[in-house]
Amino acid sequence: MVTECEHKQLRKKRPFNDFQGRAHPRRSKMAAIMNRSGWSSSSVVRQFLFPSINYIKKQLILAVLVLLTHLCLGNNDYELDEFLKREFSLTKPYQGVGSSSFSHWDLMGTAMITPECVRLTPDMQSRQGAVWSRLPCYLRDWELRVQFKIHGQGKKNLNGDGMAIWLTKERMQHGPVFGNMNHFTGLAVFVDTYPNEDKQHERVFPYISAMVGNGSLAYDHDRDGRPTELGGCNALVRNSNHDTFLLIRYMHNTLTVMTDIDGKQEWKECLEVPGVRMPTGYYFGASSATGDLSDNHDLISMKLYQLSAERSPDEEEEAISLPSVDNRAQYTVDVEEPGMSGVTLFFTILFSIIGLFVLGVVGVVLYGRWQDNRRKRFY
Ligand SMILES: [Ca+2]
Repeated sequence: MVTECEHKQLRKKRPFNDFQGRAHPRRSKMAAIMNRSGWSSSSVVRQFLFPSINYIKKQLILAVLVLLTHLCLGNNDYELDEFLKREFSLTKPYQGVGSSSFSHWDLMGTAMITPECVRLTPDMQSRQGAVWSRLPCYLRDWELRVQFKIHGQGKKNLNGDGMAIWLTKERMQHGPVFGNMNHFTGLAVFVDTYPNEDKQHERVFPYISAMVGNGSLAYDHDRDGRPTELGGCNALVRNSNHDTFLLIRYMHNTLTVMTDIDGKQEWKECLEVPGVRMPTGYYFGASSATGDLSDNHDLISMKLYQLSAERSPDEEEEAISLPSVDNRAQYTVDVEEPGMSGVTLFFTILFSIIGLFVLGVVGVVLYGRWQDNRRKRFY
C-alpha cells in the first residue's frame, strides 16, 4: 500500500507544468495570500526589522512545515536520486518525432503527431499505431510516468481495443497484441478497454494488467491475457473528464503499477510484483490497435526517471539474459472453461427429469408384470 506520506510526496514529485501547463495551485495560492496581505518587498523588510506576533507565528508555521516535509522525504530513499532522462522521455511539442534523425523516437502504423498528443490510433476500425524509442535503455531501476487519453464515440463496451506500454527486446513490430508482436521478450502493461473473453464476467473494463514475456509465452487476446497476467486493476479511464496517468516503477526487481485517474492528483496502487528479473538494453514503446470497435488512443507524454537502489555485490554482478518472474505459477489464473448458457442448462435439467420419469414408469410397469408372472406360477 502507498502511505499517505508517499502520496503527498508523489504529488510533490510531479513537475509544476504536468497538468495542462497550468500554474501550480499552491504557487498561485501563495501569490494570492501575499497580495491579500499586502506583502510588498518593503513591507517584508519592515516585518523583518520589527517582527509582529503574526509574522513570528507565520515563520513558526513555515518552520514546522519544512520539518514535516523533511521527515516525509526521509521515508523514501529513492526520491532523492530521482532524475528525469530526457532521451527516454516523450513530451510536447514532440519535436522531430518520427521524422528527424535527431529525434529519439520512431512512429509506425497510424501513429501521428498532433499539437496535443501522439495519436496512436484514430477512432476508426482496424488501425494499428505505435511509437518506439530508438535507444536501448540500460537503467536498472527506473520509473515511467505516462499521461494518456482514450476517448471515442462508441457507447460502453462498444469501443476497443486499448493500448500497451512496452519495454522489450524487439521494437517496431506489427502484431495482434495491441498493435505489437506476440511472443514478445520483455515487459508489457496493458490498458485493455474491451472485454473479449466474457461480457458477463465480474471484471470491469477498462482493465490494466501487466505481463512479462520471455519470447515463448503467448498473450491470449481472446481471453484478455488472463492466463499470463501478473496482476491488474480496473481503471475507468475512457472518455474521462480528468487527466489520466499511469506510473510503472521497476526497482529492486519489483514491478509496481499505479494510476492517477480520478483527478485527485494521487497515485493509487494497481499491482505490485516482486521477483521480476529484467535484462537491460531493451526499448520503451507504446502501441495501440482498433478492430471492429475503435477509439482515439492518445499518448500525451512518457517521462522516464532514473532511480537508485542499493545492491549487494552479488546483485550487482547478477547477469540476467532473459526476462523472468520468480514463482510465476502463483500468478496463474485458473480460467474456467465457459459454463453452459441458461437455455442449455434449462433443457439439460428438463430432459434429465423427463428421462428419470420415463425410467421410473418403465420400472414400475416391469415390476408389475414380474409380480403378475410370479403369481401365475403359484396358481
Ligand atoms: Ca481485450
